[in-house]
Amino acid sequence: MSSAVSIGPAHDSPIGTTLERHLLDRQRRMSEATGDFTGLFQQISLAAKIIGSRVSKAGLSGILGLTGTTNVQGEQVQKLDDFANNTIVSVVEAGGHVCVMGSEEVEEPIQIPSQYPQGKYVLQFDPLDGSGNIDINASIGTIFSIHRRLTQDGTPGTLKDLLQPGGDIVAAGYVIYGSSNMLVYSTGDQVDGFTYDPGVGEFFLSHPKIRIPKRGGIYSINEGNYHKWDEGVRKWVDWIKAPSENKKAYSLRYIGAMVADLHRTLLRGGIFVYPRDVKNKQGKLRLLYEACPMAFLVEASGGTASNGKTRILTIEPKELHQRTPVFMGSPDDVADALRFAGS
Ligand code: AFP
Repeated sequence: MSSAVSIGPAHDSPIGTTLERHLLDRQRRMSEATGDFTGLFQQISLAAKIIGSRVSKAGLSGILGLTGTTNVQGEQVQKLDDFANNTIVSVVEAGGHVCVMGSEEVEEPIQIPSQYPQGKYVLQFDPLDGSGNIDINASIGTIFSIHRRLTQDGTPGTLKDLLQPGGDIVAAGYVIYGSSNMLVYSTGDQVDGFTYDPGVGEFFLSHPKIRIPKRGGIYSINEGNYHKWDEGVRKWVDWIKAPSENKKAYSLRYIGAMVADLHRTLLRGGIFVYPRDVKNKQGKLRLLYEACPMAFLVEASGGTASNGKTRILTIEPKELHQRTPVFMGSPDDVADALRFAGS
């Protein structure tokens, strides 16, 4: 899907560039494109609009709070997580573009019901990342990635289609539900951000060709876990917040929703880290639908994404809900962190 040609309209439009126009423009420049990818993306954008609308009304419509059930990660599932998951599944399954899906909220691969066509793409998603923020009106988001299927066309997709490395991602993105809602995506060549205009009901290109600064001034990590980290991570945090002759002390910002913390990191620079610790020995964040899509975006914007040892995009997944440590952000900041904490 990636191309050396920069994507975007040939000339300025008086009404701005909608996400749909951006996608169609891409499709026209790719002679082999069938419209499948554009169709899938339009469904993702529809799901994002529905979820965003419900998120903005959450306090009014009585869907805040816990359902009382637990998800496959052993966490309590909130009603909005269920809603977001069901919305994506039901919008995408009937579209004929995917053959299987993987979701943070569902233990097994999500099959496409037999009455619908089995498509050529594979969709993985975290329907509502940062759900701990729902009840306090702080930003939350949806993260997704798209791969091509590995199994035979026309047949139901399998776990094999889901267990693909991030390096084989065709497109990835996130939607942030915040002071405004934004959809940010990449097909590997550039990263573009679209802001939702609720009056019109469309995402408009607002942040074309996002490039992460080479170095930032913010570090983002749950420092309450300091005593649980490896010594290298503790030394790096001690170093980064201390002023020295060569550098100012970095500021700490941590929202507790990966989408929100990485959105800031992409736009402002700096580093986001969730290392392994004594409780989460493999890290906390999920490889396939959190770390890989975000690593794909960070790298496409000029940044670095590592698990402490290797590029996240080169990890061969073994399980659907696998976890990984993450060190992501501005290349110089990640290089500094890995000097202390890389293993
Ligand atoms: P939830 O979606 O369960 O709220 O988890 C959010 C998350 O996976 C990620 O978005 C955050 O960066 C991280 O967990 C926060 O974890 P801590 O609360 O342990 O800092």
